[in-house]
Amino acid sequence: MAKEVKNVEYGLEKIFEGAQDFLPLLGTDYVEFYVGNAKQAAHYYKTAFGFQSLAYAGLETGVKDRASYVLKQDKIRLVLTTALTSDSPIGEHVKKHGDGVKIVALWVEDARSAWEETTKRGAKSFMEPTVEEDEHGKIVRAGIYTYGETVHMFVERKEYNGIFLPGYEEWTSDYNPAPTGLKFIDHMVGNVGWGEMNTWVKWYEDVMGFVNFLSFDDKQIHTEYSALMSKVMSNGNGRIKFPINEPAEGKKRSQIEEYLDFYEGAGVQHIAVATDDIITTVSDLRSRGVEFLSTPPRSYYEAIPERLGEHMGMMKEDINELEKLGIMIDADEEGYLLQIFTKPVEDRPTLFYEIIQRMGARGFGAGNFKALFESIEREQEKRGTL
Ligand code: TYF
Ligand code: FE
Repeated sequence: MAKEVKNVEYGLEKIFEGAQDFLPLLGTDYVEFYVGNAKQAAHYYKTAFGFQSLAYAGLETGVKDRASYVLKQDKIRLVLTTALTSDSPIGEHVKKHGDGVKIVALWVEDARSAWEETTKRGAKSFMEPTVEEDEHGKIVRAGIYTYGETVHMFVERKEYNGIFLPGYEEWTSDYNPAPTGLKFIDHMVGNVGWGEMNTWVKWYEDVMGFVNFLSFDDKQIHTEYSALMSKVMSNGNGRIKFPINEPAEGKKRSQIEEYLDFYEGAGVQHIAVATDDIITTVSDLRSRGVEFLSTPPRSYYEAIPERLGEHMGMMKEDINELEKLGIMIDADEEGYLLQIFTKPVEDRPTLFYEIIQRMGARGFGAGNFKALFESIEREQEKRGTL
């Protein structure tokens, strides 16, 4: 496991020893979904999650084959894209996978170099370095495939001051529901096939220069019925964190296997978004109709003081309030964290969201895994997929 160091390079603080410097990443740029009906999906993200209208591309802006809606909340940008014709690769993607994440875009200083350094190390190209220009300046983008049909797009925007990307128009709307306190993407998790986790761990190490800084095996991540394994990959400055899951053998069907069956392959399983007031954010999301997994049992909340031990003293939240909202809590050496998971946001049991508030902790809530997976299994039971 990677040891931490302090080091300043590329103007970025390097916190993981062993991480390579050939791909400096400034942050997540945007996440693009391919969906069956982008207009309606955009309405859902505005109404339910409090995203704001930002930009639009489609027939009205001279784009003939697709419509894309760009939404923003604090540092998070989502793009919802749909096909306008039956022969579109976007439509093919939706036909196979249902609605899902196609592009995890990463903000870089130099997109051409990012593409060259990663393809040289074995990445399969999705899009060669491409310059896009309009009256607001110049963007360079280039893309590579990661697991499944998912893509990492490198976005260089140092010579651009437009609203999003060339080809997009500002989207102003009379319908602007209030934000819900979502701040930035904390991590994005990929599900990969049986026995493929280590292949992708190595891919992130070799191709992207990432390090594996946390691992959970099936002995740690299991319930009475099912199991999975997970390794967390991070870039050098720790801003980008990609856990990778694979199913493991259990008495019944692992939730990872359920995902792979319904997504018909590897893909993004959950997007964790940070808030600095999870009680307000979750109350708000619930009132807007966002559905969360069932609340852990009474015994889970009764065990919190014992589980948190010395961290109990620094905890500001009221346990009864957390229980009322179904929020879970876990601690590690550095602090504690609060988290909760939505049900899948599509009819296929595939992508879901995590809302997370970190109070010093840098882990992923391992102490909650059992309660969480039992909640997921209650949903699988209802679907007949356990
Ligand atoms: O990202 C994580 O590791 C936590 C826990 O199927 C988790 O959010 C892990 C696996 C999973 C769901 C949540
Ligand atoms: Fe997570």
